Amino acid sequence: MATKTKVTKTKATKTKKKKTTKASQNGKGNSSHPIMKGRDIIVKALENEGVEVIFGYPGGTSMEIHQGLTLSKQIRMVLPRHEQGGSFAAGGYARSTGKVGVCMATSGPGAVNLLTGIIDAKMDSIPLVAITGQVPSPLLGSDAFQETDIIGATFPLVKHSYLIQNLEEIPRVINEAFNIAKSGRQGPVLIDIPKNIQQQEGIPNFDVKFNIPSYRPNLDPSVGQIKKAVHAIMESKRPIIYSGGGIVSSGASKELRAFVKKTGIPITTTVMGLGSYPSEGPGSLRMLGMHGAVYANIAINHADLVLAFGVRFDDRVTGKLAEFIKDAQVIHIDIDATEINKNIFANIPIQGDLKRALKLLNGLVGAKKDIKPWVDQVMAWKKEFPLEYTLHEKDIVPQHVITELNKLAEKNAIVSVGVGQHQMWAAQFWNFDEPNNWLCSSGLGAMGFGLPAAMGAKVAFPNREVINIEGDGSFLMNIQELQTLNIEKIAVKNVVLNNAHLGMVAQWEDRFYKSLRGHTYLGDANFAEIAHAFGVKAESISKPEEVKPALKRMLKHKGPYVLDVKYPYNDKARGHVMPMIPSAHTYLDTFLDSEHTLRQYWKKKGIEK
Ligand SMILES: Cc1ncc(C[n+]2csc(CCOP(=O)(O)OP(=O)(O)O)c2C)c(N)n1
Repeated sequence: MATKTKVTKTKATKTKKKKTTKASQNGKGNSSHPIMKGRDIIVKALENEGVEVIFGYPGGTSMEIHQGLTLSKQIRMVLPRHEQGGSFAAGGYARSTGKVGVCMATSGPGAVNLLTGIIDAKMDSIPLVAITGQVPSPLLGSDAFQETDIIGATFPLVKHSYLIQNLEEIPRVINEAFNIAKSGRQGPVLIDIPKNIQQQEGIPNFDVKFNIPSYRPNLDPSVGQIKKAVHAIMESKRPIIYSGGGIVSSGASKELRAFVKKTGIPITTTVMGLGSYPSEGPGSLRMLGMHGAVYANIAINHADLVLAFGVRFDDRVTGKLAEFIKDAQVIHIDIDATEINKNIFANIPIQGDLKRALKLLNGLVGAKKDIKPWVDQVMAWKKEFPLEYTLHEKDIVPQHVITELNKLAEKNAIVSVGVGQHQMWAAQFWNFDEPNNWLCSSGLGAMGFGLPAAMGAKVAFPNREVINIEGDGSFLMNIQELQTLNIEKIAVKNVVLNNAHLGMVAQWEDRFYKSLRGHTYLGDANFAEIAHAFGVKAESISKPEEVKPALKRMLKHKGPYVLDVKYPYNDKARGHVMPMIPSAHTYLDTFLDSEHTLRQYWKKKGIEK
């Protein structure tokens, strides 16, 4: 190891021999603890936060903590084969459990490899604690071997970060990090710990109480605003619910369902909100946005009242902002006040926790019997513009693979995806029943997310089915995690929708660049052979009749599995994710098929908008 470690002696190290010295005798609080090494204090503090698993990759400045972790009876260590895999796995664990996910890396290259997972957690408001080893504090700022200013590098990407300066603050900082990650608008917190502090000895005080005066997220919505919302809801004639990841984060899915049942208002969800309401539930309009259902996009743009619950009016949903829901009043409820009025003006802004807000609303709203004509109209659109695909005689159709898998899988299976066409097809055709079962890098859209995120969820739920549906490009980005699946016996089922292309980019090339391929051809890879090399059972298929039996074999197998599904990348006529609203356009510009827009279709029918 090239790093020279200089251990600074603290008062505590000098009193080393008195193993049972009371902390209070040293003026350090009331709890009684023996002298401990910094690394063991870190482990104990993590145990105190209820940590069950850490996805950590060691190196010179973090191996001390790994040594401490070998002694923990509570914490399972999973060694990802790349730190990015570890950061996504921690995200997958957090998304599926609702608890804080933890990843760890050494300084410099290890820490930097965590960045994508950290940003993913920030964009999708996922609770994550990332721990990084750092060069010994006397070397900080000297460009020491593997020194990277990870606090500086992650400054705009985290909810909060800490550089631990002395051993005494370890229990408080770890407690704060977990509390910050999972309170208010959830997100990632980084803790950078110099190696000398991991090696020092001292008397810890674990008697910490979370109290940061400048950080008190308000959870309680204003009752006055809730009453205004109730009035607007009861007055409205064409209301719609637009539900997002905030419902999932706040655990408000039950309250949302009660609200829909009570009022009878139709509901559409964002990609982050999938599962917050059953895809096939009464009044469900499935997903809206660029590749959302045509009827969801038509409905929201004809509404007189939009109930925006835990959403952020992302551009993939709104398209051309100035035209989006321009005739509707908006009730926007969000835990984060900065989201309200960010993209769209809210007539009734409500800051607070969605679960609390919905509980209040449920106590005050009544059945909306007067919206029957509106609901009938919305359901007629749903019939007129179904999400569908065409089977092919010779080739496997990816949407069909997803539909068949959905039928064969357990009802509460957890589904993970990469980024691209396969991701959107899974969002369109999988039927979600419960929240936290959908692992999707939504805001960041990070390829390489699917396999490690599924790994994190499977560690959390070893007895549930966890299925990763990934494109070949996305799968290649963290394919090394197949080894983790094999060695750690993590039985994730992987379906690689292998079209030998970066399909989604090729789709845009077809549509906007006359099909000129700008480095979007990957070439065929035999993922079954690759999986075998990692010791993972696998097979490749390419014929439509092979789909169902192969899916059954995969699900029946006890261990991890890779099903390589080869299908040709196809052009506009049948290879594209449809429908599609080109970015910065309106719902009227939706391509219903490869050539025709909604505007043209309606014009033919004499409907002018
Ligand atoms: C890390 C990363 N690099 C690049 C992109 C841009 N990108 C978005 S989709 C896509 C193609 C994905 O291909 P594949 O995983 O094979 O899925 P497909 O679209 O073919 O289903 C690319 C390159 C991205 N989202 N993430």
